[in-house]
Amino acid sequence: MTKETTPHHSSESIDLTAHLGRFTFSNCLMNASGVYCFDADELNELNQSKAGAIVTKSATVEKRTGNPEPRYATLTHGSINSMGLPNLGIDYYIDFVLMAQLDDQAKEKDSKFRFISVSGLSPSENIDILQKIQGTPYQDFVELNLSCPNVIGEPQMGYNFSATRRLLEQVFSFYTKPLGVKLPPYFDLVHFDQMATILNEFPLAYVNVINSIGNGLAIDTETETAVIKPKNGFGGIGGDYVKHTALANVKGFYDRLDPTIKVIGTGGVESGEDVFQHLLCGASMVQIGTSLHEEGPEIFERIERELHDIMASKNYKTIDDFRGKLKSLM
Ligand code: ERO
Repeated sequence: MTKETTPHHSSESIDLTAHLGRFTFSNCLMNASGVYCFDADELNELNQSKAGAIVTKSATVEKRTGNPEPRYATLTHGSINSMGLPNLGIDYYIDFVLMAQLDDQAKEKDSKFRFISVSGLSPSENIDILQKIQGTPYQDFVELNLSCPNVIGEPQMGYNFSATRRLLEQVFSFYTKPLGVKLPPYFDLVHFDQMATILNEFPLAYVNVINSIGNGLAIDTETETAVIKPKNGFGGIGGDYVKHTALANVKGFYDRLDPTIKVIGTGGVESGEDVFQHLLCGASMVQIGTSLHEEGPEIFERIERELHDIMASKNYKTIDDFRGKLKSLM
């Protein structure tokens, strides 16, 4: 029997699944590293949500307490943070993810835990961490964070083009598992060209853009004081403020990277429409930071529904029907 066709796809016929590497995820939505992923409690809460996949907090070799508080503030249209890389150390996250994967396997469930974020305090610490991971049974994505704006005295690696190339040369001389990089935002098309040329020299699985816009300053007028304590108030800006920069970076890299290198879109996602726009720019997965911090893990259900409804109204059946197909005015 043939089904009657209607102008809009019924809910059941819309497929939100997303693909990256050898994985299929129930949807393209993830947390952005740093938000809701510090310890087992937070990671397990994310696992109960509608997020399609989960990434851990960026890890160093040793655990860190991070910068003094207050180190995060909600702003009118986003957030500022100078967390300073508080994390429980790489061993904690490797152990947690491997255990969670075994647990999911025992329940015959597809695991959402496929991403471990790494942010060594120096190139040699990144190499040490990746050598360690190379020697474990963990086979899935590592997200190498080249864009932390908040470690006092440490520059963002992603703004040093030759140092980025040198680090990736070293990494790929021994590392054989799927690796992505998390980059800071770029603001100049020549920088997109130069960074994409470097990234295309390596067998990267993906590029994640953007990290927070480094070193903004938020001020409380009444008290005439910076709103966060570390670095005299300087910190990374996230949320709606950064959406258009994020979209430009997703599209800019999607157009320049070898098609085997996928793009993850991060920045300013508060709604299904924002996700839709990141996907139009070519993102394979979309991460949520500031608004996950504001709303908690229930946000994934709302945003999944909103994305679904936009797709229904436009008669799209899968995200690949429109992904990367942003039009320009002729
Ligand atoms: O301060 C941090 O821990 C932090 N904040 C960000 O906005 N981005 C980061 O990449 C990061 C540390 C890795």
